[in-house]
Amino acid sequence: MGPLTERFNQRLASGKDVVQLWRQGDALAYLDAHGSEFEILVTSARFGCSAAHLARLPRLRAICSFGVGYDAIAVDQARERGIPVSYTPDVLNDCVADLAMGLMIDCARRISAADRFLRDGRWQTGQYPLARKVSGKRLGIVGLGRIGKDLARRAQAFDMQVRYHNRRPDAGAPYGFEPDLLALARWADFLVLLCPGGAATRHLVSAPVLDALGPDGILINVARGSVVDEPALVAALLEGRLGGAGLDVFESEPQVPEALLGLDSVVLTPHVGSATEETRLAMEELVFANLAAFLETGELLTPVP
Ligand code: 8YV
Repeated sequence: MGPLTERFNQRLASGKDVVQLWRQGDALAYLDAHGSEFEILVTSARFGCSAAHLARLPRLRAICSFGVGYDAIAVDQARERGIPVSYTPDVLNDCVADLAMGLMIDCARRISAADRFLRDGRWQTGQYPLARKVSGKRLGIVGLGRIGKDLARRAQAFDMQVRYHNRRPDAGAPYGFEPDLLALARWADFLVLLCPGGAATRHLVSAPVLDALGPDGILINVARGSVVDEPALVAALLEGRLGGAGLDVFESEPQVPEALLGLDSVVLTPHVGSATEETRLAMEELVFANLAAFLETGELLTPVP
């Protein structure tokens, strides 16, 4: 569906009867003419598979995706047609949790801003302003799934108090459940988003939640840009109603709101939560393991729930 790493592209292309859709010009026009030739679609969390693509693949038997989020894949339509979809859960948990922790520390301690201060030669003439502590603070997690639990464990080593908001309480989780997101935001020093994207969570975090988090609060988003009302976030940061934000995801990637680029209260990364050599290789292996299993047995190894 789209280019992944060079290694992945080559490994996939070395199989027989593989077509790289992104090299065929307009994908929908190409599928109008050739869609009935394809039985398996390999895609990613980023490239997804829309209902329009799916409608042009009448003989499709499986979709194998690289990534844990599947909000860009028309999973409901696939299910209606009995087409199983695989994804790559678990193998990226630690790296996404690491990045969330890193963004928390960077935002509070202002590491990136301090680095700019030093490189700009400002240390010679001034003192860098005091930052904020991370250890011992309150962490609110929105979406205590597998990645959320890895983050909570890391936060415990920082002596942080952890509470979470989910649609339902997780009976096995040793952290306080908060059914009201506003109350969690009011309580938290850091609010970290780790919920899935898609219609159910669209703009879950809008102006009231940002105001509840407040001028000393820090928002971290390593989930999906769609979870946050981005113009409301930009306004809250510009007006100092929100203390800071660490953002790895945006509403219209790769577009990033211009107004954020000049703010030292934000740390911005280009959707790199899973982007380490080790994790991307593990994700790649899991895509190929799903493909191999499907070709051999007709079953996927890690189908989406
Ligand atoms: C993407 C991600 O897979 O897994 C996810 O849901 O957002 C990322 O890890 C990666 O950007 C490739 O699309």
